[in-house]
Amino acid sequence: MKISSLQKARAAYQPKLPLGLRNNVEIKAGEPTQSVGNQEEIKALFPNTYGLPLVEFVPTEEVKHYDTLNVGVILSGGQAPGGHNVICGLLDELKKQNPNNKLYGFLMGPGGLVDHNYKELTTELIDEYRNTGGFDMIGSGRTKLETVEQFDAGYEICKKLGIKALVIIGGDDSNTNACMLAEYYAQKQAGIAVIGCPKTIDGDLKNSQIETSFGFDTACKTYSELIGNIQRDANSARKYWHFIKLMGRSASHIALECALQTRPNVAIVSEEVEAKQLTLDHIVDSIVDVVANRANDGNNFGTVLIPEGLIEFVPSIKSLISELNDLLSTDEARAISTLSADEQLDWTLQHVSEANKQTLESLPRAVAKQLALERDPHGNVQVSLIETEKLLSEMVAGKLAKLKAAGSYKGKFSPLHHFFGYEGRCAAPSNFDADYCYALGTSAAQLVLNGKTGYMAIVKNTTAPAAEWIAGGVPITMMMNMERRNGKMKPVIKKALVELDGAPFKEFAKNRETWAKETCYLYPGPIQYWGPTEVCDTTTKTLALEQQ
Ligand code: FBP
Repeated sequence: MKISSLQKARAAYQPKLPLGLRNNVEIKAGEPTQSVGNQEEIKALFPNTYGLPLVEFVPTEEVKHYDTLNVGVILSGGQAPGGHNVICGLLDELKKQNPNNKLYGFLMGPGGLVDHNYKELTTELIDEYRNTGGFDMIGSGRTKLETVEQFDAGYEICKKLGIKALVIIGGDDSNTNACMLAEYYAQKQAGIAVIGCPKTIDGDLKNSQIETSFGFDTACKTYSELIGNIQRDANSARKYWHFIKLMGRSASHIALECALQTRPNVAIVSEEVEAKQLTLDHIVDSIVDVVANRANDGNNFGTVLIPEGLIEFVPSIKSLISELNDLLSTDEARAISTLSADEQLDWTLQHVSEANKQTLESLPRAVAKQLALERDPHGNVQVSLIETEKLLSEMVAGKLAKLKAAGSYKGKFSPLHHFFGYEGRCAAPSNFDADYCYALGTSAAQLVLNGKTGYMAIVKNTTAPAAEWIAGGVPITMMMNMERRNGKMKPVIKKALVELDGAPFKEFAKNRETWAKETCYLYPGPIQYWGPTEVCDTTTKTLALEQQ
């Protein structure tokens, strides 16, 4: 493989490991756990993996000997910086504990397990991918592992390859499925453990045990660099309003973090929109106010950050999506999924309730079509395909034109549109993500070596220097509750949305009026890999504020 000189130098970077994972390790087990909600239902659904204790790895003098072990690894869902380092940490630790251990990578996501597509991952192979972004070492996919046929197909290939444990690196949906697989294999006494690992740039897989999901740090820093560059351009040319949509399917963690890093003139937080029951009109009015006020000061330029999932949080649209989710899971709807998008929308309009029909009809047809189309395999609206940035700027332009006609606005409004999502998902991991992921992979290996199943690898105390991080495992059932998905109540890991009484949002709310009026942009610049630790090893502002 041809690599750039930066990649070459970066490949030599040795991720920092917590002291607890550097040498011989033993397990300290805590008290039995409970799920975050619906305890009785979750317990009944997961009789073999419910209630397990939290575990922590602590150093020991005792030298451990482990039998030879074959392990499988799967990358699941959207790419997130650092995934390769999880695999490197996993294989390095497996080989360190017994050089005969083997690691198999299933190709293109969970589908590789079901379809028996795999390759052995050797140290020589993974060396090319150390500290790189992307998931291209083995590829990723969104196949949802949920049927007994899929679980049995996985069992067959594990038996053939002598695999005794699977590590599934994924977000909340993938880890929910990892837990179902762990339970199924435990109940079947298949002798295959399943361990999860918290991945997603969205930052919404976090709770009392998971401080952050990997990839959030690098993705936010990458988007913030780009936003900073745009703000500097805006402040130089002074003629454009930039409407920037940011990835992060549901929760607004990415938009909020980027706002804290760059101080834009406007940043919308979907969770606030929902809590205050705001309509699209309210949101547009608040942007119009900022644009008009800045125009009064002679500033016909600015930046607006828009979270990708905004549309789903506007209460009337949320109610519409909830009805559509149920409607789209019916056989009748499945039967028309081969029709054109226009025909599917017309069919949908005939089948929704009157109130939701009005909402659907009030939206631009392109947006309405996206909402009425099929969901991704996990039942989510594909919000990354909805051009909210254009929708909002067109509505703002319409209102400003009316104000101009009435003589109360004299500025100029030239909007430009951006969507930052895929640009950040495969960026080379920051030092934080490189270290965090390597430690997560090492923890996953230790969970596997110690015979654990139904756990997710975790690393805590992440705002301290890496040497002081605390590694261990959390039972996946502990993070579950029952939620409605595709028309049915299902056990799922609870998604973490932005908390309006949390420190990151409060910090933003305290400053946003000043940021709206004045031009006090921050320009964070590119991620740095070498240099002073306060430049290279900082965490996100979200993590720092949450853990302070
Ligand atoms: P995961 O939840 O699988 O980590 O994916 C997150 C994400 O990047 C979202 O931010 C985005 O909405 C979605 O994936 C895009 O999906 P796709 O990669 O299928 O276009």
